[in-house]
Amino acid sequence: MTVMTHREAPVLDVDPFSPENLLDRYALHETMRETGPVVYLPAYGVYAVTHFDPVREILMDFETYCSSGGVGPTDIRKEAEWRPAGILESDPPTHTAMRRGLSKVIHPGSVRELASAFAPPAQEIVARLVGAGTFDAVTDLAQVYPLRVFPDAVGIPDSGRENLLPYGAMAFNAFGPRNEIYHRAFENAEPVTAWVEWACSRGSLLPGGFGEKIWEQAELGNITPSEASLLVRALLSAGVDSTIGAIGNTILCLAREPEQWARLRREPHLAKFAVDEALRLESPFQMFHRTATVPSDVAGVHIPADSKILLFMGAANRDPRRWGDTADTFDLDRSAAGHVAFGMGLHQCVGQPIARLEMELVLKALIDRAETLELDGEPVEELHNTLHFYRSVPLKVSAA
Ligand code: OVM
Repeated sequence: MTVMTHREAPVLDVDPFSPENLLDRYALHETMRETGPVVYLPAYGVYAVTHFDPVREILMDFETYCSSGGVGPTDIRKEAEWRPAGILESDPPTHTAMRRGLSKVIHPGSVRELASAFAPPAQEIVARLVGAGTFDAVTDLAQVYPLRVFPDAVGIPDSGRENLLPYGAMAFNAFGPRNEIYHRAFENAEPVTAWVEWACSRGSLLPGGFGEKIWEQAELGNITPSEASLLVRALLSAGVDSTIGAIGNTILCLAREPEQWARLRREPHLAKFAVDEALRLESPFQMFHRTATVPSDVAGVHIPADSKILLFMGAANRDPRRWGDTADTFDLDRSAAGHVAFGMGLHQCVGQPIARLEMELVLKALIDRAETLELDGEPVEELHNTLHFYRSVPLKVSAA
């Protein structure tokens, strides 16, 4: 047992989920980081963590900081949630079987096989857009491409795919408070949730996709049928909005930095680094919660048992203590590996090879075809409780 210092967390009277703060998130992150590694937010009764090291430490210690309390602001062990808990909201041993089953289906090898199906649509969409000269990087590309390739890879039934984006908005906004943003996402919740439940069932999934392979894990007895359905649900909820955001944010990073774009075109093998640097600098998944199982001590600050802890991965990924005084700039020469945009430890994103593949293929298509890439108007950020992405990024490009 370690001796605890029991320093109390400084109190900060801010609402990180207000529209003003969401649209100026990096200023708030700096205020929180400068106030301390752990800050108490009375508005929600949670402990906010914004420094890189403690965020990483908490993500790695799944016993002290559990997930079965839910990754939203309510303790789902005490209050019922809007849907049953899945892999994200579970701890070992429940988590172990589900994670193992999913990892048998989605791993670097199985994702590599997707490249031949995923590459042509990226080239085709980008060729058409670059030919037009101006387009919206989000509505014409970042949204169109994942929806073209990902549902087919999972084997999601054709009918009802229009529910994917509304469901993603529900799933990710529910990791924040029950504010106006949340209520807007849940306006039409019932039919959307019903469709997802149907789409995840054994009989609905198209043959040959990840969904069918997840159900084969149930047939082998590695997971239960309800776990299989929850794992398909995880792909549906986590695999669309997040990747759309990641692609749009990456293009925005490069449109803002003409010299970095020119460099990437000269040295296209740097695409992998551009992807990680964009994930670090403009992390799509900005924040979620853990629940303390016992009294603990983070960076010398006391956190009582059963507290909700709000982890700001987006702030950790710009913490100058970890990334130096250029933390706020996009730099292809930086070693961005080790960022926490996909989380870290036991729950680290299973789908990340798919997200990376989609990001790289779009980037490579742009490198092949667009000589210059510049903003053609103001980007419009989406108001969202946990994701950071844009509704619109107007672009002007010249053909290579
Ligand atoms: C889920 C799920 C799993 C992983 C991530 C996630 C929205 C959701 O079970 O629906 O993020």
